[in-house]
Amino acid sequence: MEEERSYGDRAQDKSTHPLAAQLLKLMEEKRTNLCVSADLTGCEELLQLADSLGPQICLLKTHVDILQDFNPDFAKSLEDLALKHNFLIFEDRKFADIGNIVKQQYEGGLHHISSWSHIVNAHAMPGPGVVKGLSEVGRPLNRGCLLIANMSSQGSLATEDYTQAVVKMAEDHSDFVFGFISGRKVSDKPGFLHMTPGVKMQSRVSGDHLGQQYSDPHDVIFNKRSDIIIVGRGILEASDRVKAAAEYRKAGWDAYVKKLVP
Ligand code: S5P
Repeated sequence: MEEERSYGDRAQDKSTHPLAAQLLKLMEEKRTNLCVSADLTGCEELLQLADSLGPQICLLKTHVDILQDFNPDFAKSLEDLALKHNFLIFEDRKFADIGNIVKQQYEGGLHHISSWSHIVNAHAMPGPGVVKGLSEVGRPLNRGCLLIANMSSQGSLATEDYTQAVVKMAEDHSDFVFGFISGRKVSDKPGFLHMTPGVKMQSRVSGDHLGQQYSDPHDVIFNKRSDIIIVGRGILEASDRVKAAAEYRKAGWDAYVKKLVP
């Protein structure tokens, strides 16, 4: 197995996308590889969550289309909290249309995602046009994109060949794409970041009744060699969310430190 490089070291690599470098650097500084998946339906509750968990996370992931009261002030407040606590915002929009449409979905509509979200993601299924369309909007704003290499849900149609084609698409567009949503490390390029959803601490909880499948932080970071754990209900459904986030943060960070030992 090749030697694992630290987040800080990978941030320095010349081939690393500037946004990936910023993220790797803040992960090293804050000692966290935890992304909280803020899957809430009210703006106020989401902002409170961002403020209380901000010190512990490197990334806050949103699904703004499930918010009942989204408004432009909410986006501004979230940006302020990202600056205050030094985390990045990732709108989990999973774009999946032709370039001409994703461009408009990214820039316009009700949510103006490109104006406030540092990171978005996309399915590679439509072919390179989806990345080109998003990139026309995102690159001038210094944004970045992740491609979905495979999914955590049971029965996902992503085959190994599909995943390899996604890696190739990412390499071909590395001025905008800087990593993957993936259950495991799929590329050895140090500039590419891997983020893994479907993470829960209690190993007895293996999934939900709609096909979600879970692994624990150690398995994801140490065994599967991913970089960032994405945790939703494991934190959101805890009676004390701050305490739960601290536990996930420690588990994710300990697994990373263990991985660094040659
Ligand atoms: O394959 C995936 C990709 C994503 S981005 N599986 C996922 O579950 N996700 C997202 O991660 C999903 O949209 C949700 O926001 C989060 C998982 O939530 P949890 O409550 O199951 O931790």
